[in-house]
Amino acid sequence: MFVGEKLHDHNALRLSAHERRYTFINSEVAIPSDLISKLKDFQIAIPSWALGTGGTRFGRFSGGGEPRNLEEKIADVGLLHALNQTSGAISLHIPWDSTTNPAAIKALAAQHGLAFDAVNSNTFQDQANQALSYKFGSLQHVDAAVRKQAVQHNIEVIQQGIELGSKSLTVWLSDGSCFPGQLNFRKAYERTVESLKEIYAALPGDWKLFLEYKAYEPNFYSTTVGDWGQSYSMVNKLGEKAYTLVDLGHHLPNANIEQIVSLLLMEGKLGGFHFNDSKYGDDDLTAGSIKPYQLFLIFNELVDGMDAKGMNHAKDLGWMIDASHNVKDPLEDLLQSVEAIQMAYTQALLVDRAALEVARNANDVVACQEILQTAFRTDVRSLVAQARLELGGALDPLALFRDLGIRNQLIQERGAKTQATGL
Ligand code: AOS
Ligand code: ZN
Ligand code: ZN
Repeated sequence: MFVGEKLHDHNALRLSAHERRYTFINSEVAIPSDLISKLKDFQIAIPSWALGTGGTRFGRFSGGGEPRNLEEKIADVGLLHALNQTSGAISLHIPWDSTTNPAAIKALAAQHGLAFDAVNSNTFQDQANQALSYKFGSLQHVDAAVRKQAVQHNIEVIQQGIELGSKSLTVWLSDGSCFPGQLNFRKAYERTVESLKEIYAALPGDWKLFLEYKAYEPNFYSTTVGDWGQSYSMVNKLGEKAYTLVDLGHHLPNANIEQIVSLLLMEGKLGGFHFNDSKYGDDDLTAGSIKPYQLFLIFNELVDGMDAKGMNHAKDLGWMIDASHNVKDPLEDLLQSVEAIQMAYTQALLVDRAALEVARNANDVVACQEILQTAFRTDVRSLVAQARLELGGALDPLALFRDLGIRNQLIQERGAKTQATGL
């Protein structure tokens, strides 16, 4: 794919309109002097499993040209990164993305300017040659042999991650129960913590363990790591390298996610994110497509809390997408998600925090709302585009993706009936 050659023409055509918008926002809004450099530092990892079309139990409709192997998944993320210069990492899922030649895979990723973000373990499915089943759980299982198998899998994932240069393990457990009485909650919790301790012991000194929580699905009565409190209590028992990971789609409807984020961050136990959006459950829709104000409010807490702790916005938390799109081109969807996340971050950087503090202390509720919504209602697209331009990306990545006919080229190259490995 020849993004580089066309990118120059694409930007040249759009430059004067962009400059007009960029000059306008700078004349209208007080832009912090370090805003563009913060945006340029901010990279968002792409999940390998989002590169293929998703599906539901009712069916799956592929758009064609999906990556058929890990090399092609890396090429797809490389393509996104060439367009937006903001997707410089890939998050792998093992065993879907297992490799017998990590050195070659690492070299290929480096050619595309990509690093390896968190590696994800999978004990929610049975694999073809697996000895024992995870039907009734993995790290919580009543049978010690199943727990041992699941622990061993996680340790293998860490080992594969080490070879690729990854620095974190994300654990999401589907463990739970479907009916009242099926599970002794206390014992399931204790067994899970014991298993996690064994995994934690295999973690290199400079690694982090992220423990995801999820309210329901595939278990529909209880999930053993079902909410942030359960994850938080577990990671506290593990040690300083263990953190809670917030997947935006894993809460019960109307949960105040920004408050959860704020408290986890304050307690030093927020590890990172799986960004997506949802209307009903774990819908894994494009970030910012349903509740952009919520995404902004989350970033508002992040900027406030990270600044209070002197944290580096770009490096001190794990920024990942976890999406699955049933009807969109997966690459277009990911470009949209990355941009939505950047916009929420930019808007949060524009909040007048000094004025907000004064308004809060005066109990001026109206002013507080006005201050937040003034930032949220600012059209920050030219700021995000400027950061992209300075990094060498496209002013309009989605338009360039379409103008280049990238999906058609991928279909020509890979075929119309390909299916990415994964879910
Ligand atoms: C599942 O709901 C979680 O979001 C996990 O992060 C999972 O590993 C990922 O979605 C791939 O299925
Ligand atoms: Zn997730
Ligand atoms: Zn999920």
